[in-house]
Amino acid sequence: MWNQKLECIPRSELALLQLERLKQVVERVYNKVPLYKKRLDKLGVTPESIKTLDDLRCLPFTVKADLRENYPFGLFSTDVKDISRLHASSGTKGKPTVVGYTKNDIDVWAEACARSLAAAGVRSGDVLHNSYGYGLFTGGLGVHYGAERLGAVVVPASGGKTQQQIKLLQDFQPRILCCTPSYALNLSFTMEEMGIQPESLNLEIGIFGAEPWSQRMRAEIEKRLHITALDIYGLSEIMGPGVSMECLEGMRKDSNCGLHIWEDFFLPEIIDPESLAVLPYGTEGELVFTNLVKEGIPLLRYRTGDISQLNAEPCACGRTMIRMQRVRARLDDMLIIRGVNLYPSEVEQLLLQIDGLSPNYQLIVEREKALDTLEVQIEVTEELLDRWGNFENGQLELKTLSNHITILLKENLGLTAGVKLMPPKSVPRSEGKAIRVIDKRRGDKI
Ligand code: DLL
Repeated sequence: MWNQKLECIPRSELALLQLERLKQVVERVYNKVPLYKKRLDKLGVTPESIKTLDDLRCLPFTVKADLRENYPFGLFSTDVKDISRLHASSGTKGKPTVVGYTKNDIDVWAEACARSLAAAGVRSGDVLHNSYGYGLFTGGLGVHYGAERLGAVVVPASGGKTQQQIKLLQDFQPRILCCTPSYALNLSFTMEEMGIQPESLNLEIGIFGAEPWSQRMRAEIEKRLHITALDIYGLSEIMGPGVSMECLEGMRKDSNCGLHIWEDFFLPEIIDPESLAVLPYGTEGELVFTNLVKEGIPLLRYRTGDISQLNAEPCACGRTMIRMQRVRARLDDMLIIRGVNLYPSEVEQLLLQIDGLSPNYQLIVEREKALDTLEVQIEVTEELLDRWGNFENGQLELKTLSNHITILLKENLGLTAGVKLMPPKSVPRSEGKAIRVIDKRRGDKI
């Protein structure tokens, strides 16, 4: 463990620390951020009102739109001159959201990431290949600082130039690979195309996150790259990668063990996204975080839009920090097609059960004469193609396979979808976060 004292802190001590920090953060935003002053005044809450951790529930929520409407620095609680780094997430709608970090914030972030990497089994001296994008995205630099803090040998590969990255994997023989799960797949397919066997590399552990991925996808990546794949979670509004992390010990016992949240920094809640009521542990809902130690842009009760649940049971690894279930989906990823609610990850979980299909897929949503349609476009595997010599020769089998998929989707998700089986390499490959849905109803283009 990177910081055993804190990671295994007795929960009663942790609660005292959290309360102390919560009081400080409320005082900070009350005095420095006009939006929070206004909202807290409206609710009749002052910093002195915070007497117990349950008083968290009196605090106002924050949403992504608050950051956009106060673009760029309106929610900062530090003078811009005291900020040492800015990151931003582009998002799909309008203005980006901007976050600022003081030197202390970067220090805390490095600590959270070092803890996360250590939980995944990274050790000082390990060569760590980091393909998260470096730049305004928090993935690259966040993991980089955590890895350096831990004493790893970092290869700052960033995203893109996949063949060149594979050369680096061959030459530097890293034990650890960090990237999005969809990019890990892209790497594995490109390796296959280059005739490179996973055994010729030294990779043992993959630390994957920044987008939802199913357990089937995990199994697929592990099989293709011969590694153990672990889930890292985070979001720029709260910090970046390293808000929570699966631990190797827990994962080996149960692949659904969940991710430890570094609760001395980030205070989690699960709420019902409709009523906004706080839900008990073990109930699925929207994940909400309050920053406990941030100086640049501490947020109160930030609604992540991510669907998860909390689990306070002790973990096999001995850490006392609570676990969140791997994120099942994002609330705003939910597609409503002819009245049926559907998450891309549910489709993924079904598709990856079927032999002959590769994990490269996209969902295309359209509106035809006021009727919504879904088409699942998915590549068949090279092995299947080899059986026929070329794609055209396999038309009969392709028809049977696509009928089978249509029935599976109908039976499990209650939705009639079109299925288009594609030759290998025809679905665009991910260089970072995969684009799984093209929703032409909102103007997306292929
Ligand atoms: O994606 C930070 C990050 C970088 C996390 C590298 C992990 C690894 P944003 O770009 O602000 O930050 O996007 C945050 O991505 O609210 C989730 O919807 C999604 N997300 C992040 N990690 C996971 C994960 C980074 N492990 C948004 N599983 C979050 C599922 C994830 N979704």
